[in-house]
Amino acid sequence: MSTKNNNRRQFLQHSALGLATAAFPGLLLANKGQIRSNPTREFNPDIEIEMTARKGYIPILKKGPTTQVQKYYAKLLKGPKETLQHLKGNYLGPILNYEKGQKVRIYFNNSLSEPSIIHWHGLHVPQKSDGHPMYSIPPGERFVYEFEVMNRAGTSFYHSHTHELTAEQVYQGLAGLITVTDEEEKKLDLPRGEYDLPLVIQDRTFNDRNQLRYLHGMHGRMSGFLGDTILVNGKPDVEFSVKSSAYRFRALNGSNSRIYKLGWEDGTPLTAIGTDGGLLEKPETRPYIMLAPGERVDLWLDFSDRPVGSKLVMYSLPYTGAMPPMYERMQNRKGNSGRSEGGMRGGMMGGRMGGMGGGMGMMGGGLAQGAKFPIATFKVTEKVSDSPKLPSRLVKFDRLTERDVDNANKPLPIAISMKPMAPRLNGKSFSLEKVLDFERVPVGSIKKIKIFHEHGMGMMGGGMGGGMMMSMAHPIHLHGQQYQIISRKMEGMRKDEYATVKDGFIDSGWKDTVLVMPGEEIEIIKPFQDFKGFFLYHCHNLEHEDLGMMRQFYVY
Ligand SMILES: [Cu+2]
Repeated sequence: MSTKNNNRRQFLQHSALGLATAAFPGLLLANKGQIRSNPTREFNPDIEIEMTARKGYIPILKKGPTTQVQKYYAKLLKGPKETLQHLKGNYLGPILNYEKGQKVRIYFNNSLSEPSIIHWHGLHVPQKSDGHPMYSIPPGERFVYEFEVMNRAGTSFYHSHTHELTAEQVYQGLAGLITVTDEEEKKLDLPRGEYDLPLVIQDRTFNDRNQLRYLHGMHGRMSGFLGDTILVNGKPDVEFSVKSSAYRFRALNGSNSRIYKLGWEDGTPLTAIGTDGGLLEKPETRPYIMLAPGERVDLWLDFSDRPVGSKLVMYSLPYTGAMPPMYERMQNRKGNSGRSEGGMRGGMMGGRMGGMGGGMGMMGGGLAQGAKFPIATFKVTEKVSDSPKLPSRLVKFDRLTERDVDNANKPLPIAISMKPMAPRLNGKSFSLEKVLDFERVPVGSIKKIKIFHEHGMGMMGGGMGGGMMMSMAHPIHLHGQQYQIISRKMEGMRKDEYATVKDGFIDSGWKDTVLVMPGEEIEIIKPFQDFKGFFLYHCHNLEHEDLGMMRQFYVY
């Protein structure tokens, strides 16, 4: 990253603090001295981890040179040794395995040549440990996180949250999986150990020297980066050797903007036991499951009736309606959905598709949003006699209703809009120093929030020039405590397209990221408990986030 960028980041960091002083004097006092933070004496950690972000060279593709990446390297200084689960020869950071109630201290060292900070996506932690971009540290600096694991058992995600650099840093590799377990989960007979596996799905594009290609240019950023090579747990063409047993696969969409429609090719339904915020009250079985960037779903994959030697392929099944109509029309004209699959089949052998020239950007290389392609193969290689049975009930669930909120008739708005080259929330770009009136929320309150498209759906500008000013799907992520989805209404005209995705949303669990399709209006209930301070909400299409499609609540 250029010096200019470093300067810009440092300016952002310092100006943020300066301006926050004026607007939020009380908060700033609490923040003083925390940018280059030190461990606090009164915090007694059960776990201490030293985590360093730096450049690395990883063999990602099967043939040819290693790939330059940015990677989280970690060392356990204190705590149970299973806390850190290293993935060998992988650009993904180690899996962090926590238990509810553990106190965690993380020393984060930035050994990159640009600013960086880590966000623990899904964990309910104080502002100072949430990886707010105001805490981005320059190269060579250290940041200390301290928090207690308050989450229920489930799967979370950590990644870079460096404003205007998030998309590229995550793309270069700065991400990893978090698991949390608790007493309630331990009482259940769920698949454990070798039967509890990650399924981190990401898309990348490589050049002919095996190096990562990222997009440049505004059009590409407005649609979001779409790679032509699908990686699972950091590798292409993944085949899992499984036993004839039930498995728990912790699926995470760690992609910048690609939305997956997970399903088996033969139409066998998929069963989920958890979503973003952990285990569901009871399992949910669907023909397919939609997974947008930032979302997690814990899948119950049962191979116990499958004979040794059988193979199942998990696909991203075809769908439409996530992109502006003009984008989809152009994809169809190119005949891309058919070609994508053919291309990926070639890719399954060679590790990737041939690049489609300069087709990066709006057209998303060779693999369209909504195209069909294989994600991973599961091959049954061993017969075992014993397998956990899918429980009919999982965990106790406190369901929030309108009776719990203090603003049932006046929901806080999250209005999505796509101005020319400026995806926005509530009509504004990200600002560290300004918070709208309704973005100030008293601590302890529980609020209803309505997420909707400000201009409905369809084309706003008209003609090719205004072609990007069109409604598309946005995964909306709220930091802090998790929320529940209470309603989902489709008001738009693209009903046929919506029919290709609508059965894949699992809205019954705790969530921190929700995919809002064009024409959709979604109501959620979110508690703002325990911690004061700034908590972001933003689009998890990371290109949109970096373009400023991010705001924050100020909890006071
Ligand atoms: Cu977006």
